[in-house]
Amino acid sequence: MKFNTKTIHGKQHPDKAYGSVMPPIYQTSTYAQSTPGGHKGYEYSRSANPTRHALEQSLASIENGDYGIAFASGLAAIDAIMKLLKPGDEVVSTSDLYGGTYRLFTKIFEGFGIKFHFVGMQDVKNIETYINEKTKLIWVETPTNPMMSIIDIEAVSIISKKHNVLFAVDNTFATPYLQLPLDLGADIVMHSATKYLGGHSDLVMGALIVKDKELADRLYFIQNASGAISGPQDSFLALRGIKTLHVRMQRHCENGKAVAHYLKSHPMVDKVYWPGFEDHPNHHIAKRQMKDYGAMISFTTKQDSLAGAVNFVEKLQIFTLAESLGGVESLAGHPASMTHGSIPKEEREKLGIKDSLVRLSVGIEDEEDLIADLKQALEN
Ligand code: P1T
Repeated sequence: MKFNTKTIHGKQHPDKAYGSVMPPIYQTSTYAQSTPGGHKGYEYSRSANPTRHALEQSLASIENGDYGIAFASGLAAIDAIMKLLKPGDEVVSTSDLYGGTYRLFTKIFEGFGIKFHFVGMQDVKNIETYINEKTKLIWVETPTNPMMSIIDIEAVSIISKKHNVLFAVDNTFATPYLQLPLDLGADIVMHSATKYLGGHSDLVMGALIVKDKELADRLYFIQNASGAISGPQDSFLALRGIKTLHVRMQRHCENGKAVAHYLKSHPMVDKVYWPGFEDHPNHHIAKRQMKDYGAMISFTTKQDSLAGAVNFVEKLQIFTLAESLGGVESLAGHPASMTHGSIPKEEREKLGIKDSLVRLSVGIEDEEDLIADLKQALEN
């Protein structure tokens, strides 16, 4: 089955009770048993729920994995991966990453004795400098949030296999429409399904997808033991969202390209970060590992000031100033004060996350309206 068909039919079957094409929202905490242990495959909804199961099957299908696990949020999914580790273990992570992931690593798991090395991985050779016998996990975001750096997934997987280290990829920005990390050698794919998978800014959810049964069992055990599951209603919405992922992504990419080129040509704009530009440092890797370049764009203006960025985002009328990304509607964010506020200013600036940086999640509205909105906000 090819990708577009998988988003709709991948590992999906009509519901067993009445043949409903979409799975019912099984809004139940528990399931009747005829005798202790005598049940129809479901005992308690923390452990498993049929609506969530249908979503998890779809997740596994679209990422070319064998097992999907749906969580209460993206961070809950990352939290479960970290619980595979023990005090004394070490993690090598991309230095540019979602601020909440950085906060979870440094403010929670460092306190439990796990050591993190935040490394610029645009040149994957940097990774091996930080690998030793304590290293248990390589954590990669690509494209990174918010600087849109591109990391070579296949090259990292060669390093992870050589050192027998787990390799996880946060595929939130790209989605499986654009890149398939498991096919490129990653062990775990993680999603904030809050974003493109859900696609309509109406839920908060996370997901993990793996191929290996033993790894799936360990992650499932952690989820059941810790409890951060996605509820049936949200699972239904995410499954519905996935069914249009391919058509939404196609339009996101078209609009993203138009907006990126418009910004780049504007005399008041300084730098535009988008992997589709030929002069993006790792454009050649993006071209190889991604099907297209996505609709996440960051930029600075020549004014290069906090006031300029704030003024710009306040003037936008179609783009909404808000946290998050990946919904049908265009959003604008100010990483330094919003999504990456939990990274110390000094660290942020080393990564290029200046106070003047603005991040756009380009939606699927008409391109002309989006460009007119950016123009009036830049020029007024
Ligand atoms: O918000 P949550 O569903 O818990 O997902 C966390 C997360 C993980 N990974 C990436 C790459 C993310 O972008 C996020 C969440 N990001 C935002 C809310 C944001 O606006 O960037």
